[in-house]
Amino acid sequence: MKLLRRGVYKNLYIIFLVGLFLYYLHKTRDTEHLSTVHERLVEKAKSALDRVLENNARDGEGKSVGIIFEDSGIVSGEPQAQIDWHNYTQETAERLRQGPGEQGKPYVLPEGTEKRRQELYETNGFNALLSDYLALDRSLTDIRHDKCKTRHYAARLPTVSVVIPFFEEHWTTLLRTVVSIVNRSPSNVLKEIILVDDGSTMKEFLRAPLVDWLKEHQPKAKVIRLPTRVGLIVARQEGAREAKGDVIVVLDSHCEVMTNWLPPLLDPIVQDYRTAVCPLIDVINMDTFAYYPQDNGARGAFDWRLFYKRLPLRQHEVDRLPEPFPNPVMNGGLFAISRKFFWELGGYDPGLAIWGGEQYDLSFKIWQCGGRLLDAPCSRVGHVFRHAPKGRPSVQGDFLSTVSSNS
Ligand SMILES: *[C@@H]1O[C@H](CO)[C@@H](O)[C@H](O)[C@H]1NC(C)=O
Ligand SMILES: [Mn+2]
Repeated sequence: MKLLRRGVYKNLYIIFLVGLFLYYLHKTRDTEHLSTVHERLVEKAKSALDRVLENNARDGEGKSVGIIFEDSGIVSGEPQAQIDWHNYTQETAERLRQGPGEQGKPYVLPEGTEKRRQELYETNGFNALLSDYLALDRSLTDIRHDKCKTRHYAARLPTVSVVIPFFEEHWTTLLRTVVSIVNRSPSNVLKEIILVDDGSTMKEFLRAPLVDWLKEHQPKAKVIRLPTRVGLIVARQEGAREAKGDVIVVLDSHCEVMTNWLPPLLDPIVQDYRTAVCPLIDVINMDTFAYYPQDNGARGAFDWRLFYKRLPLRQHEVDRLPEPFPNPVMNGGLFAISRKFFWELGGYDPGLAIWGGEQYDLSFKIWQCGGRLLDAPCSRVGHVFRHAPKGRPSVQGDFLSTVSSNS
């Protein structure tokens, strides 16, 4: 059954190649260039498939089993006890908190801040000054599906390297991303946070002050610097190269994770290492920093211009919520994948520049090469859907394109 379902998504890969072909035809009308691009894509897909087939142990449901996660020593598909991963100490402390933006509530800046607000809004594309008024470890009200609160997951989970590329990110949004990850992840599972500076030059605080702050307050996080700007995708890949954990979790640099976000992402991967899992993406309002859901799950798709679209869940998927559901195309910006599988797939195509398109590259390789891509509704991560900062192109089709023109 599982394999059959995977077959459906494999067809999408063919459609994708044809779509890309038409897109280039339309874009360049240069048939020579076109056939090179096409050949290169087919070659890449073939070699990824070869790498994956070398490792083909499967159980009756078609899951890839018996693979050892290097760092933790856990074996994929091995029967495991299920436990409650909630950190009730952390949750109780958060419930008592009050103050600006606490519980994910909207905040309004005091009078007299208009000029400074405007300046920071332009350079960041969101209300960065308001972010500075909120605690780095602000609390969030738990908005998960009720059934998530009593769910259990595998007692032994693979270790995680979180990879966060950033470019000219604002100080408090970047730090709040790190702090929320550390506070809301099991400490023995979170191995490291790798911040990848994609050639920022404008903000002094992103240099030595960032490194010093992390050393003092968040020693699990480190910064790697790329000498010049290479774009989001290559930067992500460079971060993934540094990762030592069993699972790579990719996040954006202005996010906040919700309570117990990690175990639902990891549980499907420990069952079958050829798995990528996405969280539900919530909205952190760019003006008020209020935290709220966009919806409770949708499937990823695309139109013929390769703009990302979201389609409603089918009834049987709705009925099974918050059970994870298969997703044809990931959103792109936030996901977990086993490190081994990511590199078997050859990572991203390094020819992808800046951002956009990578969600198709990776999603179709996952389905085409015997893997699966799931959305886990019990894992929620908030993202600041922002405008394009001043001086940077405003383009439709960003990886989080449910709201147009954001990044
Ligand atoms: C649970 O949360 C508390 C308070 O934030 C923290 O000190 C502790 O390390 C956490 N426990 C685990 C297992 O991560
Ligand atoms: Mn973003």
